[in-house]
Amino acid sequence: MGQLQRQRVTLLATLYVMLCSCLTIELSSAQQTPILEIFPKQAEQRKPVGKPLILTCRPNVPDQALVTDLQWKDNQNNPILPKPGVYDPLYDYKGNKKNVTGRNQPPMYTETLPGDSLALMIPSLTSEMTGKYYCTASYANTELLQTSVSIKTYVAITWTNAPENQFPILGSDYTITCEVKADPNPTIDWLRNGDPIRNDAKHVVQANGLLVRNVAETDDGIYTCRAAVIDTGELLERTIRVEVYITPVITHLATTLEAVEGKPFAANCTATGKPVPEISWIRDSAQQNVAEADRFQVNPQTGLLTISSVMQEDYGTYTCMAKNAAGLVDQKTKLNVLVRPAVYELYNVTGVTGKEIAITCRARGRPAPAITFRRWGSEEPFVAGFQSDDARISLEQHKDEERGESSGTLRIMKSTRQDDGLYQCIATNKGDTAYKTGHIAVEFPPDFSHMKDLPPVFSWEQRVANLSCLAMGIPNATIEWRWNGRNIKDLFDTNLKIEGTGPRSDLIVHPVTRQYYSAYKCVATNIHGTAEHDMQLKEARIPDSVTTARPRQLTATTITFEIIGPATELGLPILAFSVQYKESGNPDWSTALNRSWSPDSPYIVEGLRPQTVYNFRFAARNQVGLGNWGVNQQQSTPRRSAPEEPKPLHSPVQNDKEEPVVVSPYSDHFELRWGVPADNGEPIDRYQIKYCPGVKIAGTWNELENQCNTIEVVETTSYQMTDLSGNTYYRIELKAHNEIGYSSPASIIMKTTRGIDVIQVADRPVLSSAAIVGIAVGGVMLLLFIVDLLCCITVHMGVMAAMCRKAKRSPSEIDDEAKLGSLYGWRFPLPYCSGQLVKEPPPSPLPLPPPVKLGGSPVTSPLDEKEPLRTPTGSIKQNSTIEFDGRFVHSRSGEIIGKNSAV
Ligand SMILES: *[C@@H]1O[C@H](CO)[C@@H](O)[C@H](O)[C@H]1NC(C)=O
Ligand SMILES: *[C@@H]1O[C@H](CO)[C@@H](O)[C@H](O)[C@H]1NC(C)=O
Ligand SMILES: *[C@@H]1O[C@H](CO)[C@@H](O)[C@H](O)[C@H]1NC(C)=O
Ligand SMILES: *[C@@H]1O[C@H](CO)[C@@H](O)[C@H](O)[C@H]1NC(C)=O
Ligand SMILES: *[C@@H]1O[C@H](CO)[C@@H](O)[C@H](O)[C@H]1NC(C)=O
Ligand SMILES: *[C@H]1O[C@H](CO)[C@@H](O)[C@H](O)[C@H]1NC(C)=O
Repeated sequence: MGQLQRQRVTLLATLYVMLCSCLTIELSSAQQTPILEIFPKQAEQRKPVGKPLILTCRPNVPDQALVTDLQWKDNQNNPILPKPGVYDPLYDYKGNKKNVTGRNQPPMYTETLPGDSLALMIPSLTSEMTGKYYCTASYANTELLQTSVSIKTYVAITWTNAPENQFPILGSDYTITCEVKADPNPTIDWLRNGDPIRNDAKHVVQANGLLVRNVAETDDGIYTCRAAVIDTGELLERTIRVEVYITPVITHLATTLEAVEGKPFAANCTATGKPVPEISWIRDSAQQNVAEADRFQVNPQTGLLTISSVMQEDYGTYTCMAKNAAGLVDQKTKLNVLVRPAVYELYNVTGVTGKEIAITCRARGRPAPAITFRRWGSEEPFVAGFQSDDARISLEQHKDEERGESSGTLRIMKSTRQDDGLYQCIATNKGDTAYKTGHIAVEFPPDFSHMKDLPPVFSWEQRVANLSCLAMGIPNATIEWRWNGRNIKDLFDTNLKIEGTGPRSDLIVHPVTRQYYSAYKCVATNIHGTAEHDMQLKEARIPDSVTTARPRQLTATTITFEIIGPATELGLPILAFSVQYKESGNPDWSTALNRSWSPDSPYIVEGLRPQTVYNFRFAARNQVGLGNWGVNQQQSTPRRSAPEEPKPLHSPVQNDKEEPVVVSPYSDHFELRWGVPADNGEPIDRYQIKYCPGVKIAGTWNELENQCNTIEVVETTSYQMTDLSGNTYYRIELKAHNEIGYSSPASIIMKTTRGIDVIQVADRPVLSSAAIVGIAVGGVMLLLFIVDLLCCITVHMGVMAAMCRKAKRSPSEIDDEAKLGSLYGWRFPLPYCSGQLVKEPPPSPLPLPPPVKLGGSPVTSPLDEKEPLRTPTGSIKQNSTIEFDGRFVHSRSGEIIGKNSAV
């Protein structure tokens, strides 16, 4: 219907316009023709999409009032309606453009402007709005006015994706993104730091940006992405800062790290990269960043990992991770925690002989320690496997590195009692060594082998006997005693008493009758077995008589015997030998002299009278008592003779094949010392010393006879030779003299040392005032002594004369005196006293025979003594001790028969 109506209206309007135009032609000839004008005036409006646009249509007519129906039609020829409601500005009060579309506004509308213009308002152009827009109006209801404008849109250059900072990664191909939108399409070109970039091997301009191949650090820079649209003359630039990033590289990280338990620890993990990477440490087992763990600290810049105090559980693998915008790398490392070894288990073990014994030692530590054992007292530890010197013993070792634990087992097969002892476990690792000692106890059945060779127990005269039985055995054995097959405990015999039940037990026997001298059995029992040991209680007797007593060496006043005692195999040991002796003319043994010696001493009888026949009888003594006297032996002493050879007390040095030589420690003097020999019946009155320098020519000794010195000394047993030459051999001859003559000479070769006698110079004594006083007193005494001596000799008066008189009392005492004299004489020959004043005429004027030597074997005689008998001046002790060949020998006089021989 609208269509029909509109056609009719149009028809009418056309007619009206034709009518009017006749009128207006008439009028316009007078005025102007009515038209519509659009502002801006260009018939084509070229505008960018998105921009607002206002087109104003203004009637240019003679009479505005005649204009009706002024309106706009869009590019579809549809009338554009005015905006409904109130005016809504395009811009808010701050001047910002308002979100028009958001408020559901019409894309375009009209608005009547002052001056009767009609504006077409387009808040935001879109490309669909391209087309022809008409402005129409009626004039004076007859004339139809119309004018048009073309709207063309274009798209301005916009950066759809062109970040202003871009970070390509070193070594990669990278596109510097610059995505741009424009319609018509823009052309793009690139500049770097102001210089144009051309396509080449390195750079390719692509639709979405600039491809840079194999990015290098030098590709850093300010790039310009430039877009131009020729049609519109638009040109836009975008500056893009390009910084090349480098993926991190871990430059230093040790493959294994070592920390010590309880100590602080630090480890480096350094990395390079751009930007500077951030470093973190991950603990692999827990997948945990250790920066969050207690005791751990990580510096993300330097990569330094620190542990305040390392614990054993920190052991494990760790990953160092370096991360920056360009990427992430990681590397693993192993942290070994060095834990000092500690033995935590070692039990004492107990085994039985013949069985296997194993002792196990367990220790902790990192690295897991090596475990071995050492027998206490042995330096060498056991080696792994079987021991080369004892294949019974093997050592097994086991290590668990993951847990840091080790064990070692020492295995002893077929153990013996000798394996019992302390064993030290030694656990060693890099850090330290730990020790612990355990005990291997080897138990064994009772054993009596140590008592096998014990002698029987002796008793006599009902003395209580102690049978002591000790059983070896682990554990301790208990002991029972048997007698004649019966348990002694059950006998209730008061003469048999048991003390102790084991491992030692003493059977105390009171042998009131003979039957107790018998065998007793000691029975030891422990869990591993039983052992028996027979013990004998024997009745002891006095020793049998001495079988042999032979004179070995005779002098005029002494006899040395060789004594072979009775057999003692099953009896008590001999404690002493005794001798009784008397002159053969005397039939009464009760008046005999006696003497006893400890076994193995020189059996010497002294103080005999020369050329006298004596009877001797011998007996042995043991704990029980003195045995029976043996048969009488007759022995006569030789006549008086010259003394025995004196014995120099020097130990010569024996060089190969040469004569032994005594070396003097001095170059110019030598002190000769000697032992007093037996005097053979006459006191020794002096000694003669002869010493001659000599040389050895072709092995023979040549004395320089004219340089010999001969000296005689009295009352001394030493002599100081002076004014000797250094480094010279001397032959020294020493003879003892008594009234009868000289002894045979004792001879030694002595050599002086060479050179200056430093020692003598250094040791020269300085006389102190005390010494001077002593010498003075000594001089006075000597003077008195000489006067007394003279008195004694001439007028038989004085102290010495009294002493000499005293000696002349009884014949037996004369004998004693002779002995005293001889003993005295060894030290102080007193010719005037014993020799001359006791007028004992020499029994024989015959030539003196040499001392008689009997027996073939080497002789021990008093000549061997290193020192003369120690006899206190004036009296002889009953029991004397002499040093003989370095041993002390006890000699007792007057023990057996009631007469003292000496005083
Ligand atoms: C305008 O509003 C619409 C719809 O609410 C929204 O999608 C658009 O982002 C807004 N634009 C601006 C510039 O606020
Ligand atoms: C870590 O590196 C720094 C610098 O090289 C050095 O001084 C430090 O001793 C290192 N620390 C360790 C634990 O290696
Ligand atoms: C093992 O034996 C030793 C020595 O006999 C002893 O000192 C130590 O206490 C014993 N150890 C144990 C655990 O019994
Ligand atoms: C028996 O002899 C042992 C060892 O010889 C000794 O220890 C013990 O005291 C003696 N017993 C008696 C009662 O004499
Ligand atoms: C075994 O005997 C010994 C010696 O008598 C003693 O010292 C030790 O204590 C005893 N051992 C035991 C376990 O009785
Ligand atoms: C010898 O032994 C007896 C016995 O004991 C003793 O009485 C006597 O004094 C001793 N002396 C002499 C010289 O007989």
